[in-house]
Amino acid sequence: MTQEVAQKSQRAIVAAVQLSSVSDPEFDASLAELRQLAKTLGFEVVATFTQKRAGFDKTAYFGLGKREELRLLLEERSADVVLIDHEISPSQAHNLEKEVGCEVMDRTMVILEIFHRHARSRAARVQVEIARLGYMAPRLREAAKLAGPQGRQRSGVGGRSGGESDSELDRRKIRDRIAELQKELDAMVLERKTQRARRQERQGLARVALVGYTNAGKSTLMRALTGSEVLVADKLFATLDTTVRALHPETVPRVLVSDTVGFIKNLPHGLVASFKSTLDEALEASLLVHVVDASDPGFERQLAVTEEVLDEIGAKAVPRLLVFNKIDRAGDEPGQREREAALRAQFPGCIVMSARREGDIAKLHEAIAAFFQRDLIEAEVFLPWAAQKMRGEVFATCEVLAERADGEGTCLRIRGEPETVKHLYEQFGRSSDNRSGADDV
Ligand SMILES: Nc1nc2c(ncn2[C@@H]2O[C@H](COP(=O)(O)OP(=O)(O)OP(=O)(O)O)[C@@H](O)[C@H]2O)c(=O)[nH]1
Ligand SMILES: [Mg+2]
Repeated sequence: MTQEVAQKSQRAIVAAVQLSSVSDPEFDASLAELRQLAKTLGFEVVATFTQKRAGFDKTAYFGLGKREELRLLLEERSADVVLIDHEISPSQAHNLEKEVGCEVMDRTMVILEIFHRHARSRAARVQVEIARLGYMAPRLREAAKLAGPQGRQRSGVGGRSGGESDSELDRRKIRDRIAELQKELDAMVLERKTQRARRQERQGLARVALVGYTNAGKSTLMRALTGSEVLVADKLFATLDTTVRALHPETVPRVLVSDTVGFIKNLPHGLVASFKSTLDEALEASLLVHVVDASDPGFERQLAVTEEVLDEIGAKAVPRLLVFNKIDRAGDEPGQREREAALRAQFPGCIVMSARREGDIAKLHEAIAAFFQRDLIEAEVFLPWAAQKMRGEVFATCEVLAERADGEGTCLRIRGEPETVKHLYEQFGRSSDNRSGADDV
């Protein structure tokens, strides 16, 4: 079905009503983003069509005269789909389709379609499917109502394969399917929780999650920080699954980094709800690295949207490290320096960087490590010769700063979490000669 769209509907017109409350730059940024979303879906955008209006037309989104204008433009440009930069009602979509004579997709549908295509894992697929069914249910009802008692066949990308009549996909069936998928998702979430608990038991609790607007560079930073091969693409919503890898070079404590799904303006509510479980894993992190594209003139809007979604999913209280990425793209060198200074002044404590510069990656690595090392303490433990087989444990859980051997064993100067140091003391006792920094353990 998705293949069908890519082949059949290559030429798209991006269209929107500009409400009086929306400023020109805001309106333009949103349209530019919809064009980018369209590109991600494989459409060629052949025109942009707009109208200023106090409100959306109740019947068909655009006013009467504008609908005729749009029909002519579609003909002239041989376009076969209209992408609307708002979520519109099922009847508005239906009426507009009838009048302009081609398929109409709203912003929500475009985003759902991208998620649908990019979903790889079973969990991501199930989450997208739940959101798509939730979006489709009222639309199918509307179509059935308009088609009359016989029902009708309607092709298109609305998430339904051909050949099914509306009566077959009625409300109850969709509800049952959502319930079934939700059950499957709940089971996966539970399984993940168990795995996570086990992992945390083994590896401690140092976790950081990369969050932010889509295309900000989260996966690029994930790669650079962990040496892993996660997918990086100049596409919106390239990443749908949370991946977890250790910070590399390794630190004490060992820090696990999660890469997460990106956010966007007007992220469909169904998606926020269904991706909450994926994000939960990341949100159990002790630190959120909020990645923002510093080269985007609308970065403040991106930043605000991300903060809103984070609030919505209950992550308000998790500490943040604000990272402005892609500074290399923010104009020429003096321009970049100027932008950097302005960002530092406006957001104290932020990091301004480029994922393309090794030195910047090292600085970010250091800042993350430092966050988790704030509470570390230095101490000395004494390992008698008889207990040398425990050396591995000490080296795995602490940073060993110095080592000194005498007739009875080795004295290790270490830096580690208070809990770990306490545990070592309980097993081996303190070093007899130097206890500085460890007295409060
Ligand atoms: N010039 C420049 N490009 C960058 C930088 N960081 C990332 N990119 C590019 O930006 C694009 C998006 O990067 P990703 O890492 O896939 O972005 P993401 O935040 O993971 O995006 P989603 O998974 O879609 O949410 C890719 O083409 C990267 O190569 C940077 O610092 N400078
Ligand atoms: Mg990504």
